Amino acid sequence: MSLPVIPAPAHLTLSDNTFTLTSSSGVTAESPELTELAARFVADVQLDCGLTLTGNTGITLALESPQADDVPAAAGVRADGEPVDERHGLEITTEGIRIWGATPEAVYRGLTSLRQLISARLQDAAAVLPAARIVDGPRFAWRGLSLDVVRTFHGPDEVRRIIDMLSLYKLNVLHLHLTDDQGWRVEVPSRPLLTEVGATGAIGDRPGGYYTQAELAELVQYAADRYVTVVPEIDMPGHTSAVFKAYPSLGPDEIHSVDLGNGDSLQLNTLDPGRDETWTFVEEVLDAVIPQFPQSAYVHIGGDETWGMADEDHAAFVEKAAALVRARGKKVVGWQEIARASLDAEDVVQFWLDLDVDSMVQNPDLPTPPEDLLPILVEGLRKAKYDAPKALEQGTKLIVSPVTWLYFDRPHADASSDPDQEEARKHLGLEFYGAASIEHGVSWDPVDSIPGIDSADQVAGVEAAIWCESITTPEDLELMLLPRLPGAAEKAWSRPGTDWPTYAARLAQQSPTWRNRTWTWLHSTEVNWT
Ligand code: TNX
Repeated sequence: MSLPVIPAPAHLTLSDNTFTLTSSSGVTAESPELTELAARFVADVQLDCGLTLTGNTGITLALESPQADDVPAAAGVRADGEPVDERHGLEITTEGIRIWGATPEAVYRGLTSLRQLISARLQDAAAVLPAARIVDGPRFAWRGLSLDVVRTFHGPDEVRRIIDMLSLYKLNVLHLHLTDDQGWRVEVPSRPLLTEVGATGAIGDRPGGYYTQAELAELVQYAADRYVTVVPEIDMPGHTSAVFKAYPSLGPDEIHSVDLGNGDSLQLNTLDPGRDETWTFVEEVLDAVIPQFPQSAYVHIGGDETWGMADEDHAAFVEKAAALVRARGKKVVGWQEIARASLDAEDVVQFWLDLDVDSMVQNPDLPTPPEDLLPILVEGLRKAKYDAPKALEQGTKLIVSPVTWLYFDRPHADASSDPDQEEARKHLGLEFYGAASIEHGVSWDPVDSIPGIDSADQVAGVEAAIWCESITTPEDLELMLLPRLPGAAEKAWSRPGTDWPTYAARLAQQSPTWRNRTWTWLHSTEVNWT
């Protein structure tokens, strides 16, 4: 027996009794610290399913130890650096509903399960809920989505919609990829040209843009109110062409790029760790960006794909940039290539490259990159095999973000039941990754399926990634995120062993909420949507 809740709870018992929630029901918070959550819940239920809760009975919230000894504490690290316990209890009896946890965040997670239940069961302005007892808590502490806001700029309204999706599935990190070759999306007051010049572009002729400090403050608060921490990424020393466009003196004498033939190009230019000017710049950027993300205990320094840069230069850059982050009281996270440098055990390495480049090159079904690029790519990618072992040897933990399982810019393999969507989705995703189905997205495990990882203690967390080379509109972005995102949440929160038919049934019951929220999702023919 299961309930239409994603991620699957750790412990669930059901009975034949029911409790009926109607618009005259409501929430009582037993502690003042929970009053705000109660109000947020009422607002969310309204948006999820249209039910307006006007009373104050039926649902009770309490700050009390969850007695969840049989749910192990989460593995990994928290992006906000706080030792918050998210374990909670949720009980539905014929008398009413009670949710309890040791922290407001734990209670919020329980309320989130309840939101899903209500939305799935609402009929004729009443939700008949099965009597049940849930004791739950996450498997991993860092559960996120990395969002590329550079290749296509997604404005604050769209980012808020994504934050709503994350929190509905108990994901707690929004990693914003704020800088890349095609644009710079965050204000650095001492370097006005980063936004005046660097922000103007995106891929091809897509509009550029950036978040003002006021907009970011609002976004970060919007996320914090939903227990999502926004982690900023400043990608360096590669992926920095937007910096060189704004401040050419920071760049190489000659810009090297390879045309990819699809309106985009691959940039081979990097910041130079040997120049003082580079470090003045990096310090100014960190000093301006860090205060804009007060909840984040981490700064993501990128470090990926420094094509053609000498290994020693890359390592020197990473080590110095990491030291500057730590000197500002923050911890370091970076793409897996940073493991080639010397790291601290507190740093976190984001593992993404689980592709076997040699077999990709030989696969006739995949497009071949331009000839002058091939050797650079192959050489760079071959080294990737050693990154995870190097990170673990240094005692750092890994954020699990493998292309195979968690890159949402892979094309959808499964068809849509809607012919319009079927046409649209064909252009979405990067062809060379190959397509992936929804079932594929839950048929793996963040420990067992990752070469080199053999215990949950080595995992900092689980993070999906969506890159936007092929994604231009909010609708397309949502179509690639849904229905995949709940699957990533299931992997990050629930214990191993997702059974596809049961999962598909739980997934099917999410669609009423998505419809009410006006989120676009792939009407995948793998699932019998309700
Ligand atoms: C690799 S993943 C990148 C991005 C691209 C992405 C496309 C990573 C750290 N770097 O720059 O957008 O592939 O999936």
